[in-house]
Amino acid sequence: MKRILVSGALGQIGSELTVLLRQLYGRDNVLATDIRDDVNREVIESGPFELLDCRDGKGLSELIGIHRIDTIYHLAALLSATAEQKPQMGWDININGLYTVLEVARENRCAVFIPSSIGSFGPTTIKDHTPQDSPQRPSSMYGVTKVAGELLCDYYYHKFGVDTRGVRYPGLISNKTPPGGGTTDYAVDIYYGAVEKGHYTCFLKGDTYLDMMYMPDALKAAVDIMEADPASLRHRNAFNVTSMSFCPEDQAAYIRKHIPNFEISYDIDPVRQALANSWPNSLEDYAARVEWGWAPDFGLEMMTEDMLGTLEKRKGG
Ligand code: NAD
Ligand code: AKB
Repeated sequence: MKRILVSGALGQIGSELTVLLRQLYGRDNVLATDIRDDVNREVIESGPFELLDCRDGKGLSELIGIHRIDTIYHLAALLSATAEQKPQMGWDININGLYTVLEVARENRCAVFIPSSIGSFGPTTIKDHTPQDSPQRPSSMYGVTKVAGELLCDYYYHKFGVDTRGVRYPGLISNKTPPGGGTTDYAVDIYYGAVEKGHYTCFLKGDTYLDMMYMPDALKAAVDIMEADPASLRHRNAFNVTSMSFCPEDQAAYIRKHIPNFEISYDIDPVRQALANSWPNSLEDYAARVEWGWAPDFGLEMMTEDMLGTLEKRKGG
């Protein structure tokens, strides 16, 4: 049975992944950690939790010894919009945090899961069905840290034999924890706007296509890649994974199938629009499908039905 430490466990992915990992591997075998403890009581109370800054190698080493950890899900990071506002902090947390985790993993022979992002691509990358192995010249601090992170993980695998594995997530949509400062956050907020007010003001232009994924598929990817037979992995890190590509107008049209009077208006945020413009419209995920059997369950229609159904039920009390 794996013994897992999750960093950034109270964020959008961690708050759901930690609960799933506890169901799969046992509550006491999954240690949640984060730099804060003021949100997501469910994660804090459903198993062991410790405050930890991922840049604190000594603290991380101690926890790994005490809890006999063999696998780290490293989710602590700043997302694209926040890292663009605070680039120095973005570099520090995303790069020095990852370096610390990899060093501690090397010393303690832990496997590491690290999510990269569509943000690791840039304006010179092919925009449609972006292949697994494509040029990566991102124009944002987030993207720079994601490409450097992918390379660092490859290096730790080849040089030191650290079992690093990861995927390039698209924008993730979930109905539990709000997104943490990204460019794709609109695709979550739009459902809340639709259910609460029948209206949403979008910060990206209506025809901005981006790759997206529903959280249950993202969690499945995180578990399956760490369970995959290592012999079948040719890429190991930064597998493209995808399930749908849409723009705000497409999403609004699907919402109108359930809420006919739903209205969308636009108030463009130039920083996030520039980030979105520099990212692919859609990814190609052949390597993940062939090397470890990746296949998503949700498309835009099914996700919209599930999101709206869940939020309506919650609103009804
Ligand atoms: P999030 O912002 O929701 O959560 C990040 C968590 O990290 C927060 O709980 C925060 O408190 C914590 N944190 C911040 N600094 C820390 C530090 N120094 N030490 C310890 N914890 C710290 O992010 P998320 O959406 O859950 O993303 C997790 C990972 O997945 C990130 O690497 C992100 O780049 C990647 N990713 C996310 C998405 C997405 O759409 N959510 C898409 C692609 C990739
Ligand atoms: C962001 O928008 O920053 C994230 C991502 C796609 O990496 N959701």
